[in-house]
Amino acid sequence: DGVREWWKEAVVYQVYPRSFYDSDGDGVGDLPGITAKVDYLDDLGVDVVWLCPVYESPNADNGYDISDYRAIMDEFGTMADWRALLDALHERDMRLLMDLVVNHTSDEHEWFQKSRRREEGYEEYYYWRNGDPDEPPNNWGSFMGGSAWSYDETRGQWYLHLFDEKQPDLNWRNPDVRADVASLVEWWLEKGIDGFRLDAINYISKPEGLPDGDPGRSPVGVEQFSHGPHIHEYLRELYERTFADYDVMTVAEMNDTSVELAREYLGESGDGLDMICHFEHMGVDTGPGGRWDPEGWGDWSLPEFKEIVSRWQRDLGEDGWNAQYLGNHDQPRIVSRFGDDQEYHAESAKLLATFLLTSRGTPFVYQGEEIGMSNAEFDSLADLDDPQTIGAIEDLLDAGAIDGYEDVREFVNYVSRDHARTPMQWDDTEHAGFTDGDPWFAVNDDYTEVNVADATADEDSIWHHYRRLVALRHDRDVLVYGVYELLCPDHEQLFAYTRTLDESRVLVVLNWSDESTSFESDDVDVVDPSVLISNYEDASTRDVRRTYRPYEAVVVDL
Ligand code: TEU
Repeated sequence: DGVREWWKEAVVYQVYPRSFYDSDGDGVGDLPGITAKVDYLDDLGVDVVWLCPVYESPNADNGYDISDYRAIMDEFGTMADWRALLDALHERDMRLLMDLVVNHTSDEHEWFQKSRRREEGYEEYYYWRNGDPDEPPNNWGSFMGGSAWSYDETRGQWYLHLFDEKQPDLNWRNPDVRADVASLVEWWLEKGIDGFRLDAINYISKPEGLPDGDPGRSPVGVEQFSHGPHIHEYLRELYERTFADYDVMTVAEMNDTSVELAREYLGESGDGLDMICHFEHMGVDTGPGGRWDPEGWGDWSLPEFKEIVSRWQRDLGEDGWNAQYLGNHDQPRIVSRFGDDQEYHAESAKLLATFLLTSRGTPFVYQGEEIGMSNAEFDSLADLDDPQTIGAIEDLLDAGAIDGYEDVREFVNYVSRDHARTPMQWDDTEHAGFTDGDPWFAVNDDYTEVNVADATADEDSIWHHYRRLVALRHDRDVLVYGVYELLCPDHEQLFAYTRTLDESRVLVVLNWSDESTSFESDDVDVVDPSVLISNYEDASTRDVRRTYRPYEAVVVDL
C-alpha cells in the first residue's frame, strides 16, 4: 500500500536483558542497566528497542517461559524500573517493542498449576492427553530435544510442549485462552508500549487429532504444527481485539514460512500484522537435517543467499514488509558465521552492517553486532547454558550418533544459541564492564579488543560505521522505500543491488568474500557516482566498475 509508517523507517536494536548491563552487581543484566545505556543507543541512532522477555519467569529458557505476564522478573528489577526505561526511551523519541510469548507459558504459571489440578475453567487450557506413561500420544519432538510430551503425575496425563518441558503449549482452541491472551496484550498496550514481537507465533494452532509427523523432519511434527488450521482466525481475532486500536508495530517470528505464506499474515488484506521475521536465509549454511544436523554446517553459497534474500525483498508485495536480520539471541554471532572474525574482522562486520542497513525492510541489529562481537569458545558441555543446544546434544547421544561432547564440539561452536548470550562488552576492565559481580555467563575473552569504549573512541570502528549507516538510512528515503533490484545474481563473491525511488538511485556493492574481485556489471548506468559510505577509507574514487578488495562494501549515489 506504499503508505509511510514509522516502523518502516525505524532501525530496531534487540536487547537480551540478561546479558546487556548489570547495574546492581548480581551478575545478571537488569532494567536499570538498560536505562543507564539509553544514551548509548540514542548515539548509535537506533529508533526502537526490542526488549526480550522481562516478565516473571523461572528461566528454564531465559525468560521465554513466563510464569506471570503482568510482573517483572525479580532479577531484572521492578515495574517502576520498567516504566523508567519506557520513559527514558520516549523522552528521546525512541520506542519500545515487548516480546509476546503466548504459544506457551511456564509450567509455574497459575494457569498451568490450575489446569494440572483440573480446576474449574482451566482443565482445557493446555493440551492434555491420556496414555500409558511410557507411550507419548504422538511422535512429535521438542525444539529442545526429546519428545514434545511429558507425563504429569499430578493430573495423570501427558501434556504437550513444543519447547522445553517447562514450557507447556497453550490450547488456543479454547476461547478462554484467547480471551486471556488478548487481555494481557491489552494490559501492556495500555501502558504505552509501541508494539510486540510475536514469539514462535506460527505454532499456536495445532491440527485436529494431533496426527503423527514425518519422522524425517526436525523436530518431528513440525509440518503438522506450523501454520495450523485456525492460525489466521486466531491472529485476525487478536489483531481486531487489540493491535488494531493502537499505533503499534507487530513483528511475527515465523520459522518454516515461505514468502507466499507470509503475505497471508500481513497488512489489512492479511491478518493485520506488520512484518514477518522469517528464517529462510538462516538455513543457507545448515545440513539437510536442519539446524541441529551436525553434518553439512558451515559452507554456504552467496548466490543461494542472494536468491533467498532477493525473493523476500521482491515478493512480499506492497502490503508486506520484511524484518531484516542476520543475527539475534537464537543465532550465532554474525561476523563469525557470515563474515570473517579473523583476518577481515572489521571489514566483514562493516559489510554485514551495510547489507542490513541498505536493504528493503526494517533492520534489526542484535546487541553486540555494532562492535563486531564474535563467537565464543565452548570447550565442554559445562560451558553451555542454552536448553536447545544441550537438548540437541542429548538427542545425538541418545541416538548413538556421537559418543561425547568432543564429537560435536566444533559443530556446537558453529551453531549454539549461547554465542549470542555472552555478556555485552562495554570496556576492557574485568568482565568487560558488564558487571562488577560474577557474570551469570562467561564473557567472551576477546573483550579486551572488542568493546564499546574502544569502538566509540575510534572514528573508523565498526560502531561508527553502524552509526553512519543508520544516519544515512534516516537521511535517504530511497534506502527505506526504494525498489530493490539484484545485479549479477550468479556472481559467487559479489552481492550488488540497486535501490530506486523516484529520481533517487543508490548502488550497493558488497565483495562478500576474502578475495579481490572486479565489478563489471553494465546492468547499471553510472552517471555521476559519489560514494556515500565505504568500509575502506580510500574508496572515494568516483568509478564503481573496478576491483573490490576483500569484504569491501560501498554505497554509491548514482
Ligand atoms: O524461538 C522460536 C524458535 O526458535 C523456533 O521457531 C526455531 O525453529 C527453533 O528454535 C530452531 O532453531 C523463540 C525464541 O526466539 C527462542 O529464544 C525461544 O527458545 C523459543 O521461541 C521458545 O519461546
